[in-house]
Amino acid sequence: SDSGAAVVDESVETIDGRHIEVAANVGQPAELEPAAQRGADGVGLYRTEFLFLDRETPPSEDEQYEAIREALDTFPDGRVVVRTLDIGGDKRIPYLDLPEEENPFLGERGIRRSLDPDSDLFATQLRALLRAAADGAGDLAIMFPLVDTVEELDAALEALDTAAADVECHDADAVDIEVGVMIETPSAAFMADELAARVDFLSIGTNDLTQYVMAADRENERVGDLHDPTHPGVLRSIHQTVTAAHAEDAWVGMCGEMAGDPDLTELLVGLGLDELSMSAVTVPEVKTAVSETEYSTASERGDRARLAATRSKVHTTLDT
Ligand code: PYR
Repeated sequence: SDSGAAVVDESVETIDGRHIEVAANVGQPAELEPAAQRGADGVGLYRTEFLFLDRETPPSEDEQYEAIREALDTFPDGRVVVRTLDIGGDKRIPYLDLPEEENPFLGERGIRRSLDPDSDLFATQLRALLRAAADGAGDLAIMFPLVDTVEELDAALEALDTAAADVECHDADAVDIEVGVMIETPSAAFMADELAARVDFLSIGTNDLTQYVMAADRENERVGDLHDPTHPGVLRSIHQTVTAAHAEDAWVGMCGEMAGDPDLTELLVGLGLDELSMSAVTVPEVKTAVSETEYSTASERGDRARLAATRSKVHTTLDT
């Protein structure tokens, strides 16, 4: 579905000069070049699951290195935010032989799985990422999915330090990368200050955040009205995350579907998001929406929206 909006190659700011990074969510190497052509400033979410799917064994460190290099070389002047392997939940990989779980969305997903001490998948992936960062054209950022606790983040950062030490033995190149945490659970939103104090950025995954804040399965139509990120409960969790991160000088992105809805761009700019990442098709529309937004007005409107008592009152504030 091609939108009518013209491609905007330059980075964009609001009418009153607030820069908003507009990036693309990418799940396959074949989507990199089209994202650049749609004017994405970079990649705000590079899902790495494709590397592990449709095969019999995990990808080697070199294969992963090559894939990440390709992404960094496609955006020589941009940032590529790579999410470490995010399996579990509805995403399964047959050869990994993961245990069946009664309740997989409340089970060993995301970083929980990566921190499994019996697996070297995470260490291999981190080494590949660090080597690609040292050699690739664009700027690499690494983010960890489904982090709930400071303990998990500390363990992930320790694994990253170990990988950096390993890589430096081989390459000697110092790697300067940004590190971030996805905010997808209520605990992560409540703990955003502590998490942000330890990293460079937070990225809000609104699909999962909405699902967990509202306790509503996104695939279940019977609770479809609850699975809506414009409920004030979700808006307040977003606001809390942004405020906590900015107090720690961390930037905040959003890479859930909400970020790609141009009707919500003003709200998200108003809530203080620094970066929005979405499927490449909507990048031109969202860039246009940013350039038509006045931050001061948006900020006032964002406050009214999050302080509204009901979703319908939120929508009233957005329409007036
Ligand atoms: C989410 O919104 O949950 C993502 O993982 C993007």
